Amino acid sequence: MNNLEQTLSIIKPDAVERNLENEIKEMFKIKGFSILKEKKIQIEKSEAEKFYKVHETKPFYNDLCDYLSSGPIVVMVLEKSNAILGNRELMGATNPKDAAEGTIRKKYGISIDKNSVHGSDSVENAKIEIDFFFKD
Ligand code: IDP
Ligand code: MG
Repeated sequence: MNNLEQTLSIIKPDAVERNLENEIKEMFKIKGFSILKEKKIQIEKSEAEKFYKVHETKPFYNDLCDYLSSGPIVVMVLEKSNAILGNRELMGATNPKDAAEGTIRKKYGISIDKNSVHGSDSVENAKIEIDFFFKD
């Protein structure tokens, strides 16, 4: 079945800071993802608040937005058949402690907040998130 999808991936500040950008991109490529667009940026806290608005009632929301805006990130549009689920699988569980062997978060994640990568969780959110960073 060929269900070509695009998803938004972010290499978060903890991973960029440790120079893991190329290793993580390599993991995407090995799994067959094409990186259609990418840019390294640093966002304002107000932009992080918009991006993570779905989590605004959570106790960790403020820290999460501080964190995502704390340093450079790499945002990418990834494409592959069933890219959204495939990326979630390759990323692993939100808490690196629970992430399966071979996943990005298992390999590189430090903690539940410094978990190295973001990935869209649905077709609808992938569109919203890709537009958020790449609408021009
Ligand atoms: P996801 O990144 O696996 O989709 P979400 O539940 O959407 O996980 O949460 C967004 C981000 O918020 C996570 O990647 C993580 O960095 C952070 N986060 C989630 N749950 C917690 C928590 O319980 N404490 C601190 N940070 C959290
Ligand atoms: Mg999420």
